[in-house]
Amino acid sequence: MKGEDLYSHAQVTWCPGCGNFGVRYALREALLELDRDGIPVENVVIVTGIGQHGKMFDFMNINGFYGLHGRTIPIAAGIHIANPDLRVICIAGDGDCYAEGLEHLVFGAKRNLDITVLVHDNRVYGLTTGQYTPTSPFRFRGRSTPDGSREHPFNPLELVLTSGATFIGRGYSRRQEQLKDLIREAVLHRGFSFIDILQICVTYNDMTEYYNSHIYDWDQDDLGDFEAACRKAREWDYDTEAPIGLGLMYRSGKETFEELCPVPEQLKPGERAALVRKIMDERR
Ligand SMILES: Cc1ncc(C[n+]2csc(CCOP(=O)(O)OP(=O)(O)O)c2C)c(N)n1
Ligand SMILES: [Mg+2]
Repeated sequence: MKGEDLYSHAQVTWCPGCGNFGVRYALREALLELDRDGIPVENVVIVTGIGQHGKMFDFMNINGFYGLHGRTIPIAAGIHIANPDLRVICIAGDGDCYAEGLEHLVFGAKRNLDITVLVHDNRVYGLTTGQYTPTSPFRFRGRSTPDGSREHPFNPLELVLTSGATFIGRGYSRRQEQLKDLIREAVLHRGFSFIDILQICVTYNDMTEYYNSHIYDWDQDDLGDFEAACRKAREWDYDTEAPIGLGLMYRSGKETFEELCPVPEQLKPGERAALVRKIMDERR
């Protein structure tokens, strides 16, 4: 399989320079490596939200489900509970996952669902043209806050850590090699794996210079140490001038929701179709 096989033929409508290109490339490379390592791409499903990030469904040539805004996690949970052989990756936006869909993030982490969540955190509503999100910087000027937002951003890493996630990392759309490794490890992880991806939005929130001058790589010691992870998560609160750590922040082992609540009987594909037909016939 070649890299271009994983891209679709749909016309790409992201702005030139959009960070989504970098994320798409990193995801593609991670999937190719996983395919080589025995996780066939046929066994991977992406679930997207609604937003510029959601167009990954259109621009990738892999199994997918175009979800509703904010609802990637419950859909992914259903897919994975129904068929635990699949690796399910949520492609969510910051508006999508941290605003309208926030409760799903907290409960997905709390349950340690065995799914992966990638948040394209451009810190703005891209598709709807520039409104502020929960991670937009204080005094962010956009369509809905022309005088500047008066809210401080929240810190998604701290939130998912304290909610119970067992794999937490931060990537950057301009660091594709590192992001590829993070995505690969997240998919391999058993439990709730979460990556906040700092993503450039060239049109409504271009933080390229700021990120380039503040990022550094976290060391990979103490990955299972909760207190050390708390300190890392709090180094930068998405607003201060502090250095911005990138890479894996926390990894621990814990029973997953699926292990604790196994589906008692797996239906074979033919049986499943017959059952769906029966249920539909009954409702006619
Ligand atoms: C249920 C629902 N609520 C709201 C919307 C309107 N809506 C569509 S995209 C979007 C914001 C997208 O922002 P984000 O999730 O950050 O994605 P981005 O475009 O930045 O990738 C909103 C509010 C919708 N389509 N459906
Ligand atoms: Mg966004």
